[in-house]
Amino acid sequence: MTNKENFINTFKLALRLSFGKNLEEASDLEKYTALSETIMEFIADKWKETGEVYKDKRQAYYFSAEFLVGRSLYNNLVNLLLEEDVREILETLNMDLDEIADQEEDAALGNGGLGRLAACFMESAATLNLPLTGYGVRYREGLLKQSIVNGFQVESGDSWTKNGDPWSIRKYSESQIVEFKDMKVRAVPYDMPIIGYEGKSINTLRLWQSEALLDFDFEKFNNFKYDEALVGKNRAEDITRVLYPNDDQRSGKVLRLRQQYFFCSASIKDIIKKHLEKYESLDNIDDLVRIQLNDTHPVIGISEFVRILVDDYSYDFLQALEKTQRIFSYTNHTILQEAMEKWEESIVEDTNPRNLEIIMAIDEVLLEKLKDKNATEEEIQIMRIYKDGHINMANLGIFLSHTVNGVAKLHTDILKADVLKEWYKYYPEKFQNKTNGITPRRWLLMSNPELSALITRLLGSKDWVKDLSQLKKLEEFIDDDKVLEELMEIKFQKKKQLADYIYKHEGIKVDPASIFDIQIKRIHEYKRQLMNIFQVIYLYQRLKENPNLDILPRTFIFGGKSAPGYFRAKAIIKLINEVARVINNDLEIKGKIKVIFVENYRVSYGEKLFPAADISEQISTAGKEASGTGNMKFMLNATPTIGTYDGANIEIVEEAGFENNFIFGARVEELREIESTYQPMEIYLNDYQIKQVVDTLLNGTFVDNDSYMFLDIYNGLFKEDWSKPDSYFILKDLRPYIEAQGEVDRAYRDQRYWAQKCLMNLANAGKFSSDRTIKDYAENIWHIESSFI
Ligand code: 26W
Repeated sequence: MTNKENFINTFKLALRLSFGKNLEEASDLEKYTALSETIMEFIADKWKETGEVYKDKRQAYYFSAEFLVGRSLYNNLVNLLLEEDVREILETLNMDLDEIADQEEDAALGNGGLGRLAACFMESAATLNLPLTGYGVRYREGLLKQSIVNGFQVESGDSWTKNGDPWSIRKYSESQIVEFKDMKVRAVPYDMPIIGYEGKSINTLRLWQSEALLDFDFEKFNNFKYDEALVGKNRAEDITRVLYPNDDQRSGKVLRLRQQYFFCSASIKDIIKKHLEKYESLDNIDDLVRIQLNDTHPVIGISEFVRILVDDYSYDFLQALEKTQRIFSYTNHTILQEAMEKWEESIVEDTNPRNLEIIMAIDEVLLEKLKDKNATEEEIQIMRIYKDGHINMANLGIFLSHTVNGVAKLHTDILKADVLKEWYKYYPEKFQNKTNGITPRRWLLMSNPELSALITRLLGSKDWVKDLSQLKKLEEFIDDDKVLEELMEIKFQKKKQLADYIYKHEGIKVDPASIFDIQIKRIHEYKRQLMNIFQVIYLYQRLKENPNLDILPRTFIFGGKSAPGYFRAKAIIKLINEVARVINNDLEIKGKIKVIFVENYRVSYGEKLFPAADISEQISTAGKEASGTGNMKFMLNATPTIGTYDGANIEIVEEAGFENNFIFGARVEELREIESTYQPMEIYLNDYQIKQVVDTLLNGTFVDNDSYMFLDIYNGLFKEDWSKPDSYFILKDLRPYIEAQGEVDRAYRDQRYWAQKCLMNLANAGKFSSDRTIKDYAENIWHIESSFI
């Protein structure tokens, strides 16, 4: 850093201005805030400059209801190459950077993969100096906080800004007005800097907060109606009050569509305003603007854009549709039917009636086009936007987008061959694949400095941070005993660090010499945490039969949140915790296996878990996990995968070698074939050990405190009245899974052989950098170019 003294002065000034304190008086939390403010001041000019550079060129905008940013301080220091300097400066002031950074609340403005992907994409675009701006919602309450009470998930609120939010700048003067059928609100933007690696470009994530036009009704107040005086304010603020905590489950709630419309309308008005500051009309807007829709959540932006062109700028309807289609593109993130957004007509009408009219008119145009293409009546019914009183958001998104993409090869293939096959038949040119990625800055450089240092030393440079394909050169060391040992030594170090953290936060001692087997992700039936815990129960039963059974000690670590209304997912959490209680307290098995459910899994916890894993659990039912990105985070931290042939797992093992991972279970084609005839009861009756496992749900081995949760799990396997029994094929894949786990045990015994697998995974993780993904979007969907500032 050029001027340390300056830095210290700014820091002290921030403490004084924000808290009226000097260094000696300030708490760690206050120091965190002041330090963040100092960084904001440090980047201010560069941030402004980046915006200027982008002004004349085509720009892309990422519309997403979720950005799961996590913490910013440490990541920003790393990307600005300031970490070491700041650490030293703080030391001279008797402060510890890690303790201060640990004060930061996660900005949990997302549920899971889709939201975290958006955050990784923003960082990659900034690193590549690409003009990409994020638009979303500034929820006052982020994703629910989870605590585990007596084994049950208990939710509480997450008011992440209660101690302030030093990483956002409120730009009141750039507010927009958003009109609903029954009210008008003010959308106030909060800008967060997205700092590219090496700090050349600083892009913007603009999140909108809803506020009342009039905060307070004085007339009512003066008439002693104190509560009523605040009604308008509360109603307006309700729109962005809370993030919906459902992942993959449609809620159909009025407020959710209002949130979607709110941020899309504000963002489009913002884009148009900026355009008109430079150009006379919107005639060339379709040359200069590209908008990526992150799933169907922002698809209402399409009709809003058409509405504005037609109503406010007098464009002819068909011309407006053409312009719209040149601008928008849509990404699908899931094939689960229950996640496909379809809005009741009345909800759309209550949100903004003019948008409903526009959507109906768009549907008419679609109908004509499909008839021209000689689509059959049946095909038309599937592709229509309006059907049975509902608006199908995916169909609206696909029709008025120039490009539609899936998020991994298999996923895109399934879209083409199955879920969207009618669309693919008539519009094949729209379809592209963009396999997901993750940012190597947060998920390796920052969270695993030990491994990063080894890589840099072995490769002789730090270039890999910006060009992850360089990791391939690590294959040279595949027979280098010293390197292999060092790799395992680092893994052990990360495991010790995690063990300390788990002891501090969960109160359980784990042995860092045991195999760390980790499954961390949202709790969902298709992700099959249930199959994992079944396998643990199986092992436990083998150990009870024979306490001297020769297995390597293993620690099974789980983490993840359930949607509050998802009873069965909550039942699975309860089961994992009960199994943990029984096993961890059973002295007979001599601590050979342990089960840990980490509370409140989130981005910042992930940063500690991914580097410490020996084996990565990616065991979704084939065809159900669109891509997965946690799988990539483990791989990048030199961890082999035990997993199904699903999502990006396929591409991971294509890159790293099947022989270096543990792939098991039925594939999509097989499941499709047996789907209608599958009888889980047959497996249960024919495989005694599987029966023994399943029976623990009902025979009192594990107790659910009369919640009927374990009965519900049991019923899901055998007698489901609303769908097929065991629809995620848990019993079908359980035996192959148990065998694959046996192979893991055998492979781990030869540490050199194991280290080679770890190294091969690391060396072949290059493809999964989100830099690669974002370049592909930039070149093949948005057609935007990077600036070199
Ligand atoms: C309407 C409720 C709702 C909420 C969230 C429906 C669907 C979602 C998301 C689409 C769920 C999601 O996060 N999907 C995940 O997206 C990741 C990034 O592409 C993929 O890696 C995951 O496989 C996919 O489940």
